[in-house]
Amino acid sequence: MTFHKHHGFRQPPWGVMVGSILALLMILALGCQAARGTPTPSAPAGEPAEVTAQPTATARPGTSPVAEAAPTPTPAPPSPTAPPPSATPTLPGDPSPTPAVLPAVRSPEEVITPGPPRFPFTITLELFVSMPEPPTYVTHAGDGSGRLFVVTKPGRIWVVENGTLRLQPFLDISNLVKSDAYEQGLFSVAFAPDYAQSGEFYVNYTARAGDGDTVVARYRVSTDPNVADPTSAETVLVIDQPAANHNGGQLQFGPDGYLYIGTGDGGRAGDPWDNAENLGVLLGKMLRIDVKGTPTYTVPADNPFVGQAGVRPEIWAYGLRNPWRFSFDRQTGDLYIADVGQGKWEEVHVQPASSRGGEHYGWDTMEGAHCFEPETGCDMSGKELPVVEYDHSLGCSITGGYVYRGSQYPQLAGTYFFADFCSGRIWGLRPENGTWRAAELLSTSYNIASFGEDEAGELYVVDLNGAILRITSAPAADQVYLPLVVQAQGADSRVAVSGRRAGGG
Ligand SMILES: [Ca+2]
Ligand SMILES: [Ca+2]
Repeated sequence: MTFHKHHGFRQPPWGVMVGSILALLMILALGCQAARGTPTPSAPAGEPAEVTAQPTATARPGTSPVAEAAPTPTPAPPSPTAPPPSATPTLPGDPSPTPAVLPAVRSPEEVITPGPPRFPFTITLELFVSMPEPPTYVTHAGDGSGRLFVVTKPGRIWVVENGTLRLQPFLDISNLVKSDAYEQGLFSVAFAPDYAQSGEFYVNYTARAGDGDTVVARYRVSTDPNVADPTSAETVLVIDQPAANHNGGQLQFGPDGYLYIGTGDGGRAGDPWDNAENLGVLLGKMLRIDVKGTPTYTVPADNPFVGQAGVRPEIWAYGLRNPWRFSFDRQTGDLYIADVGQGKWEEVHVQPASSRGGEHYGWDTMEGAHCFEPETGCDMSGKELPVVEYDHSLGCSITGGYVYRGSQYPQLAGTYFFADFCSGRIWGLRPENGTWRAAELLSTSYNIASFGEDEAGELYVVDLNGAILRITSAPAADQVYLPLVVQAQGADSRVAVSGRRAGGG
């Protein structure tokens, strides 16, 4: 309990806690500053925009105790490795009466008719637990214990039981985890579907060994259910990382029992190695492997590229830039992938549960629903379009969440939550009459690194500055969220909808 003595964060004096938070914020702010001046700018899941407008940055209601001190995004200088300017750049202070383009919403095959999304609820965030170090992820073990497990960037997993943070980490592998860069660290944990029996769980981190290479490793719990056995480590998969950014990092077990791994394109900007479209490498992909009953893994026989020469059979889908967060709808099995954009478009792809894999999600021929390489006239054939996208006037790095399937707030059922790390905005995405509707639900000052589910399906928001917040909701039968902008995207005609709450600020 020396850790307790030194840190005393269970019920810290406010002075200590505020001091810690300020220190953390200074570190984070310095990290941001440093990142802006480098050719490989970094945020936990993306980079600052090459041209970024943050028109609402000073107008946020901000309920966080750290809201006022949160890093204020400023226009970033053009990155030496950023793509060439678009023909239709997003300009700060653009006098156009049409507000920011966004969430673009479409049905699977055709342009939809826009209308005001009617989401029958409002949401709020309430502080659930404060963390002593930057949290990156929260989830549950599926073992009936009701505990939450919080992953932190330096390389620890913490147990929250009955709303209280336990003082001893569940797992501490900070000696193995390289978290020097903004996008490095311990990113997620996934408990095996049979965790209650096997005690097995999996972690994804960038390692000191290999100078930041991705490691997926298996661990087991000890005889103490709140402490893992650090000596149980088995390395499942190592992926060479050519740069410090775009490391992916999410692990999820699918409804099929296989382990899905999101990998980034390897980093820098514009996928200079063209990894995402190269089926011979594991970068820029969604991987699907079978980790049951083997020290490492096997490839499921029905993976889409099994048996093809020169192709890695672990690949389930490709054309991803940095799918920092993805999740399965626990009711339908649909897969929601939030892919962090380059300089202009943040996007969500939805893969139906019936998919057999093999999808090309666009990058880096496309960024969102738009040509990227080449900038115009790219070949969009055979590539999946996002169901929703937003431009960098509304943020700079998407953070995917979950479809709400809890029981406490029935009005949220079926709503997929996602957010932007830089702007703190939270959006909802819902199927409606055979198409999709998206709208902004809440504007916050948090640096939202992740969402998470507890065992009952209630949802949480992870603020990298140290807060785990619980999503709460009130029914509001006629709550209308205004889609303010409808505009065609050139030849690639698509409806773009910008969500600002009706009657809100
Ligand atoms: Ca490229
Ligand atoms: Ca895409």
